[in-house]
Amino acid sequence: MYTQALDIPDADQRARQAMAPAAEAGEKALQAQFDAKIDADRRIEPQDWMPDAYRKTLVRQISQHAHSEVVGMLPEGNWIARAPSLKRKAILLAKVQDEGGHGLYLYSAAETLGVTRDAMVDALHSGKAKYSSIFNYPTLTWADVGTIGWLVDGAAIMNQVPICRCSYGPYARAMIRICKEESFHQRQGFDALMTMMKGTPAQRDMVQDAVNRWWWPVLAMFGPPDTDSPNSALGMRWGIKRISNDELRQKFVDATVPQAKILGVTVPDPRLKWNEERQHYDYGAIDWNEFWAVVNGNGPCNKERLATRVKAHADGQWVRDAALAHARKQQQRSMKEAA
Ligand code: FAQ
Repeated sequence: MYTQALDIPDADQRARQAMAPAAEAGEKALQAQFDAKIDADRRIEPQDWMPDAYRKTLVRQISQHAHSEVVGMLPEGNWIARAPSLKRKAILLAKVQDEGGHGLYLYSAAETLGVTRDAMVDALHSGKAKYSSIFNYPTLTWADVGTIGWLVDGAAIMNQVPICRCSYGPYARAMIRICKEESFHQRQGFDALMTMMKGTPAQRDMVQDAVNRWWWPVLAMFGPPDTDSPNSALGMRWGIKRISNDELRQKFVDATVPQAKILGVTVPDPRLKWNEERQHYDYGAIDWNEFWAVVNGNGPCNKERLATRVKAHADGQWVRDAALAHARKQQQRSMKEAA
């Protein structure tokens, strides 16, 4: 009958239906292999099977991380032409170039997951992708540059050293070199601030003012409290995240307060106090409303940062065109020689 005929699958459908249980069983086996690798703390590599959600989480985190490195060049880049000595200028130039390099390793790591560089850059430029909240704050004086090195790179190291053990091989390997460079960045920042602290009262005030402005945004940079962190549970299960946002924040406070004492600056938190019982510092409340305003595009410099990034990309189009034209010419030449 006509109606029955509608119910009868065609040959292709029949083949697909016959294969469906097999495919399902295959997928289950692959998932079990993946879970076993994660449980055994073995690396997942680009050619390995991985659940879609794992891939998506990695693309999100690695691309956001890459964008942060690239946008992160801007606040300090503002000071390259105004560095107070040739030595400081050379150091800053090298540091800012390192951050650009970190962005490139990370974009490459994300590309191994099947996403294109163009798609990632478009997402940043259209405002769809996030980058770290911290880079939406202004660098008003030279002391801001030292403070970024000391506190922002210090926070970045605290967050990024555990990512060297991330379950995804290309991300973990990229982070090893990045962390080595970040550690030089942190030391140069501390050194620049120490030099200023040994200078005039006006220089010391400048350092204190910069620390007052950066301290709280740096604490927020570790991300929302664990109780409000929707990505943490799976990130931890999959070995992408090894230590939680709050734990890293606490480790940072504990490591940094003694450094502030050596530097001779005050941490702008009246509730900061060593807790003998916890063997950690207690600290005051972070303004999460400000954090979310900045993350959602309404920080002091969001619009300026994005506009500068988009313009730099457009201004660099001729470089990309020239590189492609050169590659095409070389390819044609080698084809001619081979013929
Ligand atoms: N800014 O559920 P969670 C650097 C978002 S590199 C903006 O806790 P997750 C080098 C988060 O994406 C600094 N957004 O998320 C340098 C999520 O939104 P989504 C960057 C933030 O992924 C130094 C939502 O909130 N480092 O500094 C921020 O489990 C000096 C809910 O959060 C990395 O990217 C934030 N601060 O944990 C350069 C490291 N925090 O995506 C120049 C790798 C959270 O669902 C000069 N990333 N959000 O729409 C990570 O470790 C993690 O992704 C976290 C967030 C810890 C950032």
